Amino acid sequence: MDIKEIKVMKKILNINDRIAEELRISLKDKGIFYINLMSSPGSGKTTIIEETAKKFGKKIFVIEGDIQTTLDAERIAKLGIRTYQINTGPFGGDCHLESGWVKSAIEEIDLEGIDILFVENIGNLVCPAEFDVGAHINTVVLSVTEGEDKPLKYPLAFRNSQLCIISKTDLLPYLDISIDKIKENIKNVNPQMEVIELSAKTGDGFEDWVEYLKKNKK
Ligand SMILES: Nc1nc2c(ncn2[C@@H]2O[C@H](COP(=O)(O)OP(=O)(O)O)[C@@H](O)[C@H]2O)c(=O)[nH]1
Ligand SMILES: [Mg+2]
Repeated sequence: MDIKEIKVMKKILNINDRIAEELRISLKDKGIFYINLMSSPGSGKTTIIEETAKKFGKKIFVIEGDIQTTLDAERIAKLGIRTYQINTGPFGGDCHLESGWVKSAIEEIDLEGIDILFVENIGNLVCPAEFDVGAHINTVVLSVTEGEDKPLKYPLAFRNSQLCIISKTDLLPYLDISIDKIKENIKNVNPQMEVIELSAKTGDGFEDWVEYLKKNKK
């Protein structure tokens, strides 16, 4: 009997990847720049979005991902910014967002007049990196308090992102940590990574982030 060997060389897109690709294209067609923020809990994602909202006003929309609570969405809504909270808790407590859930959220919201869509992914450096949510830019936020070694320990989040924000730089004087070593470790994992250093608290470096957004949302 003849046995034919069939080699599958191409990754067959699973449903998540297919929906992610559709989202990426449809939001680009609508002229909306879509950013997925990933990080450990507490690295400053919501604070960065809050400060960004103060610069861009009602032109941004924020989809918040959390296992429980609407606390982050409440922080964003307080600034008059439109927001949508996804909670995974009632559905098994997944530690990441999937493209289908973002798509369902987008189907419910009016994106008229929106230039930038943020997804604040669920806080951890592992699972969110495994699921493409269709963003134009994946951004990993790493606060200086987390240590120099995190890019090496959680490489997927850094490999699957195009931008790394090193946050809370105002705390550097109080820490025994080298920002050059953090950057070296980021580049070792992802040589192409763009890096922005900022403090959302003092505003240092924040203009680089605002410039980055202005440049990319065109
Ligand atoms: N010192 C300092 N604290 C910050 C900065 N950004 C955020 N924080 C604080 O870090 C904590 C967690 O921030 P949050 O934005 O909720 O983090 P998230 O869990 O990643 O969304 C809060 O107490 C913030 O006030 C910063 O640039 N400098
Ligand atoms: Mg948050």
